[in-house]
Formats: sequence, C-alpha cells, structure tokens
Amino acid sequence: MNMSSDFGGRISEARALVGQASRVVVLTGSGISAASGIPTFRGTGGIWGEMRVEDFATPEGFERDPLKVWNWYTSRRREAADARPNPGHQALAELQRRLEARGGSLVLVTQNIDGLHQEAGSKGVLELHGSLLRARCEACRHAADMPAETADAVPACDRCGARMRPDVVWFGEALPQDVYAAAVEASSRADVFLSVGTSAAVYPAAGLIEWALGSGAKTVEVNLEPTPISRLVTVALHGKADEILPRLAAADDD
Ligand code: BV8
Ligand code: ZN
Repeated sequence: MNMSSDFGGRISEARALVGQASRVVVLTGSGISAASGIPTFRGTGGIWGEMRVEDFATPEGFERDPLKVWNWYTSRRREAADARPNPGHQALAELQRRLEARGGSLVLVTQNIDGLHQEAGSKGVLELHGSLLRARCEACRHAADMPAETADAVPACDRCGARMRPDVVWFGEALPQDVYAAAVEASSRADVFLSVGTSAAVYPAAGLIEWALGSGAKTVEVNLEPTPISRLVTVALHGKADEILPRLAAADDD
C-alpha cells in the first residue's frame, strides 16, 4: 500500500465523504474476499488465468460437461464454507449499523457468491450474481442447499426430477431482475457510492456507478490496482480492502 501522506489525505477525504453521507451504496467484487483466502477472477493468481471462463461459467459450458462444472462449484462451496469474513467485510457491516443508527442507510450490492458479507453481519445484501450456498432446479426453479461434497452425478430435483444447477448467474444469463432493479434504484439515490475490490469489467454490475454519477453522488474506489472507473471517481484508494475499509469506516473522533 502507498503509505505517503498523500494517501493518508485521500483516506481522510473519503472518510469525510462517508461520514457526511446519509445514503451510501457499496458495490463489492472478489477483491474484498481475497484476504479471506478466496481467489479473484482476473489479474495475477486469478481463476480465469488457469481456467476457461467459457467452460465453467456459461450455460454452454454446463451443457457440455455438467458434472465437471457442478463439482467445480461444490469445491468452491467448500472453500467458502471454510473461509471467514475479514476486516473489510466487518468494516462494511459496522458502517451499515452506524449509518442506520443515525437514520441513514447503507445498501450493500455484491457480485460475490461466497456469503461472507452476510456472515459478517451485513443486512439486506443484494447478490447480483446469485449464491454458492444454493442450487436450483433447471426446470421448476425449486431451491436446495448447494452441497460441498464432490458428486458422481449432478443431482436431480426432489420435486420434478429435472437436473439441478448452481444458483449463480453465468455469462450470457440475465441477472435476477428484482435484485438488479433494487441496486439501480439505490445507486441512483446514493450520496456516496463506494466500489470495492472489483475490476469493474463485468456488466451490468460495472455500470451501477454510472447511475450514481448521473445523479451527482460522490464516488470512492478501493481496489488493489487502477481500473476503468479510477479516472471517474472522486477519490481513488489503491491498496488492500481489508486494510483500507477499517480506516474508512472508523467512527468520527468527535
Ligand atoms: C448479461 C458468477 C444480459 C458465478 C460471474 C462485451 C462488452 C460489454 C459487456 C459484455 C460484452 N460481452 C458480454 C458482455 C456481458 C457480460 C460481461 O460483462 N462480460 C464482460 C467480461 C465483458 N455480462 C454478462 O453476461 C451478464 N449478463 O449481460 O445478461 C441478458 C439480458 C437478458 C437476457 C439474457 C441476458 C452476467 C455476468 C455474470 C457473470 N458471473 N460469476 C461465479 O462466480 O462462478 S463472473 C465473475 O465476474 C465473478 O463471479 C464476479 O462476480 C464478476 C466480477 O469480477 P470481480 O468481482 O470484479 O473480480 P475480478 O477478479 O475481476 O477483480 C478483482 C479485483 O480485486 C482486481 O481488480 C484486483 O486488483 C482487486 N483485488 C485483489 N485483491 C484485493 C483487491 N482489491 C482490494 N483488496 C484486495 N485485497
Ligand atoms: Zn424441479
């Protein structure tokens, strides 16, 4: 992390923006869970450096080799079950409690499917890309827990016998409409929009900042490295979310 006084100044600026806001929206991506041991997708050490996204995160990939994809998600389910929220997740949960205590709100929108925000105590989390904790029927949408053990066959639905699938949003699939609509609504009413641990490369999630900018919100980015939104934001903080967020969310000294 850049520890220059300039960086400290930008943290103070961002902290003041958050401290004065009453409606805060936070969009998170895989970078916030990196300190919990969950790999990111893009960049060094990212999942898509080793695996083809078309084979594992598209409906066509699942059609070609359902068991391979199913078992990849069971192994990620296990990884998430073994992981614990880190100080970045905890700082956002604490900030939500503090804002609500003074009559404000914090809407947490996540691209992550690992459930760690909820485990840290965040309420009303908007999961844009579904959840690793659930499976659903391809035909009747009946939901079930996603198992953490590798299977010999993709399980069938208890209700109708059709094939189950992970309850996540793959590339080329629509986001859950009600969840996305709530995220757009919150972003377009935000005083402050915070983008955390995301490469801001996957749409429509990456477009949420434009709803916030369009209605005059102040914007803050917390990410290890610059992204396409870095030049759009009011304050860009490049470093680890688990180190920066606790400083950003720290209670006012007064
Ligand atoms: C849709 C869920 C329409 C399951 C995921 C061309 C141009 C524009 C758009 C498109 C296009 N071609 C196709 C599209 C659309 C496509 C898209 O955006 N593609 C991109 C890649 C070009 N989008 C879609 O297909 C979406 N659907 O558009 O539907 C539609 C409408 C109606 C009817 C039918 C269809 C659906 C997208 C959903 C994809 N789902 N996965 C799973 O996880 O397996 S993808 C995936 O990317 C992840 O799961 C994650 O949710 C998402 C975003 O990634 P990030 O979270 O940002 O992670 P990333 O690794 O990229 O970045 C991490 C960052 O953290 C890095 O910058 C790193 O520096 C930083 N970092 C690391 N450590 C730390 C840190 N920062 C802070 N602290 C640290 N410690
Ligand atoms: Zn069914």
